[in-house]
Amino acid sequence: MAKKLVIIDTDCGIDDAQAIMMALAAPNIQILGITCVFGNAAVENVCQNVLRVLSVCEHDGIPVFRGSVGPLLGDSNLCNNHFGTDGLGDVIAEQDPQWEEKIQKEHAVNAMIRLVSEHQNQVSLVTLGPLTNLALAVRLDPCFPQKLKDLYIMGGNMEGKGNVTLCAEFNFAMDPESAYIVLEEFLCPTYLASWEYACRNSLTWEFFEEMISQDAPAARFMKMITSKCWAYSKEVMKQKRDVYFGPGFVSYDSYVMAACIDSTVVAQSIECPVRVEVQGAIARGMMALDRTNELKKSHSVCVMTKCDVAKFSQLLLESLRQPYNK
Ligand SMILES: [Ca+2]
Repeated sequence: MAKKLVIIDTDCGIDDAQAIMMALAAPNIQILGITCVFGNAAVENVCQNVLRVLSVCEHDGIPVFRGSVGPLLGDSNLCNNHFGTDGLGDVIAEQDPQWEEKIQKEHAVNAMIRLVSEHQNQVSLVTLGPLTNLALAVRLDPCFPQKLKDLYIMGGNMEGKGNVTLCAEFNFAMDPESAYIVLEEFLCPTYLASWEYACRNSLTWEFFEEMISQDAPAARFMKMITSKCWAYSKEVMKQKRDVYFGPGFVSYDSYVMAACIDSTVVAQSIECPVRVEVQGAIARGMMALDRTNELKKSHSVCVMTKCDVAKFSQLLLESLRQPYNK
């Protein structure tokens, strides 16, 4: 079976690490490269986090590229410490002094354009962070979107519920202009996993315990990086997510990766045009679904609404049994 060629664009926090491991574990996926972007942490931390994940899973050969350090407009002060200041729970003491030598010299945006041009209409691009690298890619190469096979985005919202501001989800809120550009100009088949999609298809904390208690290096790594992270604390019951959706374990970025690996993980979706609000006092960065075609857009995206959680759980479990040979 021919493998699916994938580029992962990430702001590597804990859930990105989980999603990357899921791709590494999938027998039908070949990762051409991992491009880094600021977000859950500064891009330097993101690069190091990706290298750590690849090392734990013994896939050090996958090229890692450094990308955008901040959004198109404004500063990246919104950068939160959801997963600690380093993005992986602030528990890793030792730094690899050689990490910079392991990062490719080519910029992430150039690498993205080159890899996609070398494999036209064959590459699935999966984004797990702010969309800055993609917005820059379409400015450098206007044909970039049409050379993609498809695009999988974790970000945005479909019910106007936000997790960093009242109405906006983190990845889109970090760089609303880039999210806008991507959803207006990337006319390739696009699949979107919103914040509410992840939250409405949450798993139990008992499942989380089972997953990280497996006897394998990847599971031990996940157990370590989630050990002191408040986002993985069952006691955090007053958070917005729990007010809206009830308590549960949500590995955000893994949902979109699962959809790329196996389309049948998505049990239900809506196809409609979408647009990102770039102005507004409370809705900057919010994604709106245009189900009545008010905007007269010609391009629709597939907004996931229901997940086959049994299949999804299986992918999560398998992802932490690494390393093993593909
Ligand atoms: Ca992420």
